[in-house]
Amino acid sequence: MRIEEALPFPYGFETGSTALVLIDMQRDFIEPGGFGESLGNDVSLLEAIVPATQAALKAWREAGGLVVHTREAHRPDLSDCPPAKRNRGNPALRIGDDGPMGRILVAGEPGNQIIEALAPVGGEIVIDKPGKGAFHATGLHALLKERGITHLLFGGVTTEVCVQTSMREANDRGYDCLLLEDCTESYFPAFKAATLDMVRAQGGIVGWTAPSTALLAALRRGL
Ligand code: C5J
Repeated sequence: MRIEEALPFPYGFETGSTALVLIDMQRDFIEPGGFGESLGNDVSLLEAIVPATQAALKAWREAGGLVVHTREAHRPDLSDCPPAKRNRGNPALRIGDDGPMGRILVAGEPGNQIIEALAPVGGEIVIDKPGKGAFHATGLHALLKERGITHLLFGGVTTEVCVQTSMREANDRGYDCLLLEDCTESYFPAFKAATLDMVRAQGGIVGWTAPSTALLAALRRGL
């Protein structure tokens, strides 16, 4: 299959060796009352990508493609959260503190769950990651290699933090990566725009970008 509209040039992939990776579409970043809002961000910006992401997820599932969901999640004892991470941001509400949706960024808490519209279904991989990158301190690379995955389609939040970090990690591990432009968002629109530019600059130094409609069209064409 080929996404002709991809930038900087068409992106070829096979459904059987490609995974859709949705980064951190969890309540804490996307819903009002969560960690993202507590840091002073306008979460409605992130909510806006849910319909396009839902449509891409549905089409990808129907095509039989592998789906990976990640959550930024720490162990309840925070043994996987170094002070260098915990001490950032608003010191009144740090990782592990009680927030409106339970303990912030702690596995198992209500705010840590993936939003209902994109909830994982049986057979999909769910990765709890303590870092920004999906490959740091997780078994993701091994799980993808076991399944013969060579290409990754990325969506999720936030574009310039966990999505970009994961994509760069993936590229360094040999995956051909494409970022679905309307399935990713930042609290800072300029950061999103800059990230899309950075990914596809210099001949696609990190990978490709394309609108999700181009993926849907490729899947419909089936070649
Ligand atoms: C952030 C993320 N922004 N998932 N996490 O802290 O991008």
